[in-house]
Amino acid sequence: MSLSKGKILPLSSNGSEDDALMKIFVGYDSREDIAFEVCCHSILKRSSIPVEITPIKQTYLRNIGLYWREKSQLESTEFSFTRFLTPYLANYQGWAMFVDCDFLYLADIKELRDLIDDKYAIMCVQHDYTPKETTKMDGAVQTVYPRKNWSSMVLYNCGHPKNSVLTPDTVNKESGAFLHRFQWLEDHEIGSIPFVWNFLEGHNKVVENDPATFPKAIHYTRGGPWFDAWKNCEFADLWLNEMEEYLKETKKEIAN
Ligand SMILES: [Mn+2]
Repeated sequence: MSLSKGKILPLSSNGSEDDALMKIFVGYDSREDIAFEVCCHSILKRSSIPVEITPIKQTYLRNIGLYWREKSQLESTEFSFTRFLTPYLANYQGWAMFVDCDFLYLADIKELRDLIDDKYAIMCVQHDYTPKETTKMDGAVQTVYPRKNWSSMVLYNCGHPKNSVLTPDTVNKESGAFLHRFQWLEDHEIGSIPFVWNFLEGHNKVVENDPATFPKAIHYTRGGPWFDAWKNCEFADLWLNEMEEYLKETKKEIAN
């Protein structure tokens, strides 16, 4: 796909497993371009391993014939369904991460990669929650369903035989329930990641003096500071600081 962002191999590269490229696909929504940019910035800035980030853009996927699904009212973002093309886009090889654009990373992505266990088909944070809001972001309808938010950050074992189900055909035709609840998998094929890697703003809480509750990736699932309505949400300052830094660096790049 076009427009990949990446970090080239570190100078200390010695061909070890630590130097293997981590493929990351980030959901792109044209109403949240800045959120996408800041999310990518937060990953790349902290990563000690080489990373390749590819946006999942619906218009692009439609243009190249991988996505033809009719739009529905239930889709709250442009990547509601296209996210499930991740294993296909990674050529069904190795591990790849999908993440929504409304995340802010505070930790090295290597720490997350180190949790990968090949016995699973996918790994994710297994939230158990029902949102209080009935609308999200810019007024789109918030739907409630089991495994809500599990699909917002998923490590896919792309070469796992079970994931070969996720062809473009399946992604275009299957129901939201089938896809978002991972119904092509048995429960034991879904690995668990600590919640701090998909820390839901407004839901998960930091417990003082308990580092196991300190967020490593904040998910502004209700809407983040890039929307007027959420300017004062929890952790807004962290996102705004990251945005300032991103904008400064972009300006510098343009000036050079
Ligand atoms: Mn989200």
